[in-house]
Amino acid sequence: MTQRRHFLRTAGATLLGAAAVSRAGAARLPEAATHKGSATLVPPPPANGRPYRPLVTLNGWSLPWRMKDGVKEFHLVAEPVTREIAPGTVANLWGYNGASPGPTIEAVEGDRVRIFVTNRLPEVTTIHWHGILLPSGMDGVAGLTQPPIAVGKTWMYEFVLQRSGTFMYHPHADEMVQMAMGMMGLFIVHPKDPRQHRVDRDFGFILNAYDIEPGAATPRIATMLDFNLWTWNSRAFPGIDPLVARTGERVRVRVGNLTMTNHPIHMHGPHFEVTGTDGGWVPKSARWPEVTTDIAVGQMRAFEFDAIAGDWVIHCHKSHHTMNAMGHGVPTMIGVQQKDLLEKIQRLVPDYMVMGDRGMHDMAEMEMPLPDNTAPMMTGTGPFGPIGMGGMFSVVKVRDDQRPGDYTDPGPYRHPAGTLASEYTAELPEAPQAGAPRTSTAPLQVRKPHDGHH
Ligand SMILES: [Cu+2]
Repeated sequence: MTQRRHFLRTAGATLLGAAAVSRAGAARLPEAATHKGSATLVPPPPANGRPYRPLVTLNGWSLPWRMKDGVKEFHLVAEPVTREIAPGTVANLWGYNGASPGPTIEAVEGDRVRIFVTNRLPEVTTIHWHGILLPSGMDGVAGLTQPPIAVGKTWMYEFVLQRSGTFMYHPHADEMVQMAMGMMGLFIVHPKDPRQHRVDRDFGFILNAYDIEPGAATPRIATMLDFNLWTWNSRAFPGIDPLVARTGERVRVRVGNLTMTNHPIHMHGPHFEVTGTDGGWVPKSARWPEVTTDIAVGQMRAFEFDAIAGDWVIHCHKSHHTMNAMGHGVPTMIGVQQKDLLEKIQRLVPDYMVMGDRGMHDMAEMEMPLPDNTAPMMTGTGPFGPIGMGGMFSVVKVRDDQRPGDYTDPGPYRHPAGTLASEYTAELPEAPQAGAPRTSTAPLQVRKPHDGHH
């Protein structure tokens, strides 16, 4: 303990300034790995410690550790970063080790972890280990369990991981601002026995949201509810990587919500079961099949399914959360005849365009002029044309021939013959009139398509 206290003092002192860093002092801190890109980095199997199957953090990565006397030592650096949220939109955020969200921390039930946190933000911070059972003094709440970490200082957290599950980390100092700026990360604790809760693929992402005015790059930090960029790991569709699997594999998806509203996460195709919550694993007897699970603010959910071949979308079912930055003052124009109006307005404003009198799908096809640094509101292209989505949306791509452990995008799905919707060009059956007056309660008589008399 004496040694550890001494260590903490030394580690803190080395961060007073570059000039004050002694060689011996600097050597005590584990290296803070950095990753600035938004590619999904599939982690290698653990180099030491207990074995586990690493999490694949969508458009993210896992933080390497240093094993020291049986303790896993991690080093997080809180700092301003830039993040490409989607092609065409780069945001000025705050994050950890080069990106927002920060790297995923992965460890194993029973591990003792020591996490160094260096503050390179322009203001104080702390880290709270969301959901993890630990001594109260390691909980990271500024003012309550520790003074905030001053600018330039390094603090140390140390605890034993008592339970496996899906957890998160985020600041608990100036929390509203720092989370609106993107400070968060996943913390995965794998079971001690790798045969428990075993899956073939394990994906994870955090639901987060930003309010960045079209053309701007820095989030408005005082926004309470009206965010305009709905993201997974600070990425919006089409910037979110697909979740790739092989037919028949058991797949887990872990989701944490650090936005200011709930998100009903819906997946097409295979039914899933919620197998993990904030507190740990759901017993088998308490699971039921679902296709949507609502994730409340501050919650984590892990769900599992058996992969079925196809392209299955996965998205938040709040439809304005599958769009990128837009003006919400758009009037509803469906059914409005705008043609006459258009001619009159174009005499005054030659570039004027009308939109929306047949819905808004046209906008997904239009190349509209946008302010710089603004992703289109409805975008993305599939093998059959524009997808017209944004925000919290991706695709689960399951293929019969995807190699185990291969996460590369297999490209469009090749639908087996006879399993693809198609245009119908033959004679149509007469549609029954739902509103037609009926004189009896007898079943409706529907004319069959070929009960031919002509
Ligand atoms: Cu949502």
